[in-house]
Amino acid sequence: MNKEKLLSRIQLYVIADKKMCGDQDIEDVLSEAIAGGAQMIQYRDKESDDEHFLKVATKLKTLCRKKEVPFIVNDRVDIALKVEAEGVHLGQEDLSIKEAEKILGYSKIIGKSAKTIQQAKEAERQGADYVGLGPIFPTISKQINRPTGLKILQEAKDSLKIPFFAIGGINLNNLDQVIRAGGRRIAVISAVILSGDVKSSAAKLLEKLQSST
Ligand code: TZP
Ligand code: MG
Repeated sequence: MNKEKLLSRIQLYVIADKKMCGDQDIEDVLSEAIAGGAQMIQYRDKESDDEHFLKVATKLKTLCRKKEVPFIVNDRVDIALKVEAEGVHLGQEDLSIKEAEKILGYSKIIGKSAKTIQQAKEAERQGADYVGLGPIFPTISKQINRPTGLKILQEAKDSLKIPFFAIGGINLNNLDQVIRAGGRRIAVISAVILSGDVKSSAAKLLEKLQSST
């Protein structure tokens, strides 16, 4: 399946952040998340050395391959290449989309974070396959200045051709607001990872997203 078609089907993107996983085994957590309905997985690790990052990414890629769920690596294009991930997710300060394309090839997924509609449009222009848009709400998973609020979702709906994932503080209690504002795809960390019941929270989020479309 080509990447556009693959991405068009994804509504629940779960980010396994190393720090937020704490003592939990990341592989177990993601297994549960996938069992619940996570449709794409990202490994995000801002603290480990290369060796550990590669080791975990290799394990998670194997798990995702078995479950036929696309696996995306945050920041590290070199590791995405090594583990044959489906793609990489880049922040505003990371490598450019062009450089990532050169390294990974054009068939791989390249995602980009955007805090404003201008950044999102620029990412699309540069060839991003999707954007993560936010933080929509305050979040405990990342240091942020201030949330974007919900309005950016309607703007994105009106002006982007590529898929956008609402991110930042999204959970079962505010998902209705996100959907009403124009979001049909979300990326989450804490609402799944820290929920206490990973499988069931993923399932509930996905059900809400799917019943809205
Ligand atoms: N980028 C913008 S907000 C955010 C990232 C990585 C954190 C999302 O985590 P949570 O726990 O779903 O708010
Ligand atoms: Mg980054």
